[in-house]
Amino acid sequence: MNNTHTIDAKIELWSAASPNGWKVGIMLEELKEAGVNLPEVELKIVNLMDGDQFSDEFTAVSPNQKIPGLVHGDIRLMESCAILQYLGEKYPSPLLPDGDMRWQVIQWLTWQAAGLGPTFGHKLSYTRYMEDVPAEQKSHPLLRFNSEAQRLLRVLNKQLEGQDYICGDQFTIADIAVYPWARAWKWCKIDITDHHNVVAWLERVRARPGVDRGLKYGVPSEEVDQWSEERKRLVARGGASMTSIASIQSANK
Ligand SMILES: N[C@@H](CCC(=O)N[C@@H](CS)C(=O)NCC(=O)O)C(=O)O
Repeated sequence: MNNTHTIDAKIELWSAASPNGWKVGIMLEELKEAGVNLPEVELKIVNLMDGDQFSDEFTAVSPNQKIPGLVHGDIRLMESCAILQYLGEKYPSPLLPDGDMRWQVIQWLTWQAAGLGPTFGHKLSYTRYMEDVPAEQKSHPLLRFNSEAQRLLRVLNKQLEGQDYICGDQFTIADIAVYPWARAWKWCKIDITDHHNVVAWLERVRARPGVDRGLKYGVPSEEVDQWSEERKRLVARGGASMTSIASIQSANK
């Protein structure tokens, strides 16, 4: 990867109002909270319902055609957790600590990218979106993803025992990666209420000013914690079209 960009190049964040996008919004705001002097940030909203993710312009940023994407000088990055790590390394702060602690953070960051994020995402798709899939075909994936989500929540709950954040007393990019999916538990219909450490951690993270500002990327302030009925309908319609049988068939041509 070419690393010759000037340090003060503008940051372009290509994103949408969704958990993987909010990770980067929260990161940028938490960096400011940590005292980092960021360059100008331009938020470029990718309208997933209109198919903007498949445009040539966005594909040049994110070959996987999913948000978020980041452009910083010569750097073009996809994958939310790679973007968190990039920003953490580029702008040093306690969000990505040095030494042995860094490996703790990378380990939980990867756990989110490989486990909790996909599991919550698949559970959400089968629960809310796949309108044209018969109920009997959804029943096994729903069982599977719900039980895996509960297993992952038990792991997270144990990790949070006796500490404020995932890697100890310090809020890090591991928390930033996990939080937007974990907070979507009602939308995913994944019950977290038995996982008391997770419930307390969600409240602790939500109370942070940087997190509060980051959640407003692409969402009106009054809808950060409670979407309007109109937004719920729009998101459900967009999700249904992205996960429809027709869309799966056309993607495989
Ligand atoms: N592993 C990726 C997942 C990205 C992802 O699934 N993004 C969703 C929104 S949360 C998306 O762009 N969906 C559009 C589509 O599937 O067409 C990451 O962490 O960045």
